[in-house]
Amino acid sequence: MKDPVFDLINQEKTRQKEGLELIPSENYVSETVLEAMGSILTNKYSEGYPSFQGIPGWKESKIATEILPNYRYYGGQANIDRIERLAIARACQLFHADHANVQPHSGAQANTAVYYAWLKPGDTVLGMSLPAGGHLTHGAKVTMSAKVYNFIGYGVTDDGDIDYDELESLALEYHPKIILIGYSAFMKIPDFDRIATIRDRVANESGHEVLLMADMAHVAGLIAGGVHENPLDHGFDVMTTTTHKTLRGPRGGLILSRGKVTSPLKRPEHTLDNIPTLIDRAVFPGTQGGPLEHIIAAKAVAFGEAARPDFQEYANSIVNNAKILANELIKLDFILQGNGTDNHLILIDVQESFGFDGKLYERALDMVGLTLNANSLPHDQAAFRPSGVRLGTPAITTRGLGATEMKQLALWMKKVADICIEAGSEEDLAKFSAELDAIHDEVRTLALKFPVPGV
Ligand code: DSN
Repeated sequence: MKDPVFDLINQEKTRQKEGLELIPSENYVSETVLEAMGSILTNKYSEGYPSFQGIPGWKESKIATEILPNYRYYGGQANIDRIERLAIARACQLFHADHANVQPHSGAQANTAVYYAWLKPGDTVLGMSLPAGGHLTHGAKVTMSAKVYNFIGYGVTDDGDIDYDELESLALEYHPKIILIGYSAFMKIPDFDRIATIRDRVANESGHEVLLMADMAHVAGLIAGGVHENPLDHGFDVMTTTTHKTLRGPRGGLILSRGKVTSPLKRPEHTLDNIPTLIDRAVFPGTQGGPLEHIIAAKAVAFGEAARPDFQEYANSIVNNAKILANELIKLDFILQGNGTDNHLILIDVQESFGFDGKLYERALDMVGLTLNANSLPHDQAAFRPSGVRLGTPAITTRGLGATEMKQLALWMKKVADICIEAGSEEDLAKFSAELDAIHDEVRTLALKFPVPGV
């Protein structure tokens, strides 16, 4: 008898097929990415790194693969080394990096490794605060990052942009060792040049090197597709990302850096120039054990896909769809943080728009097959019942939805908002089940016209 887990997987397939995924950090991978993830590479241990990775002039050859030394702690690495080197080379090319570490299991692991590579406990990091749109791993109180390091948070202005004046004055006051730009709820394109200038001032005043780090997990696919600035082209030393959001690869992490790559067996001097090797040592053995080579293979496949011209079109369509959806929502009286979007993400102030909270709206939209998440807004006091919801277009754009469907989506969202106004609470949504079911039928009919890859 087949394990009942597979029944549940099939039920999830139906949910994905029949609903529309609006969570901005989710996407649908290609069948080839799925194939690599589900491959026999999961059988292999390969702690360490492939031989001579990143050394200029490196060429794949039998001698190189089988005779030259690698930095692994297990035998049988001939194929694994080639796969990991391919993933590294593709990532470097895609993001204009000198080095890529493709082993982090997640974005949180990638960020932790960068902190571990560059900081001592107690060192100061300047990052966007969680309520302003920053990520948990950027010093949120409940996380290890805040317990080990001294995070100072900058915020956003009323129009939703980074408060650069505040960032600059905090940087000059606290002289952080890392200035970190990154977020999971922010709709503008950061001014990377301005931040690089602030870093230079801090370095000059403090006399210590300051690592400029960008956590681009949300927008990595937009960068790869050429519709978003790349921080590595603007003086940043390190970019971390997940590989599964707009980048549309397997669930995992990635660290890209500028600098010199040397043998990971020897600890190099603690300088910005050596950051690639400091990071390699911080990932393994610093914070992780065996890499997931089936995932690394899937990352290589996804980086190959992201280098193709059709991915540029995809990235462009993500942003177009987001802008159309944002405009349609505004026409229907939705109030948006930042009054719109320049990327893939939209943040609605539900409380201010309609007088109920984000959790009620998330629940009601779930009941019609539209999935998004309740999200705090910068003015929220507590994250438990946030005033907003966060949504985005990466997944629906993968399925091929366009301008007509964005307009339809906005209309459904308004109908559901009207039901929430009448219901007033999650418990009372049940009284409107007929209306909600009718919308769900329409959503299902539309969703089934746009297949999910691999389902
Ligand atoms: N959980 C991710 C997001 O939804 O933005 C960030 O890690």
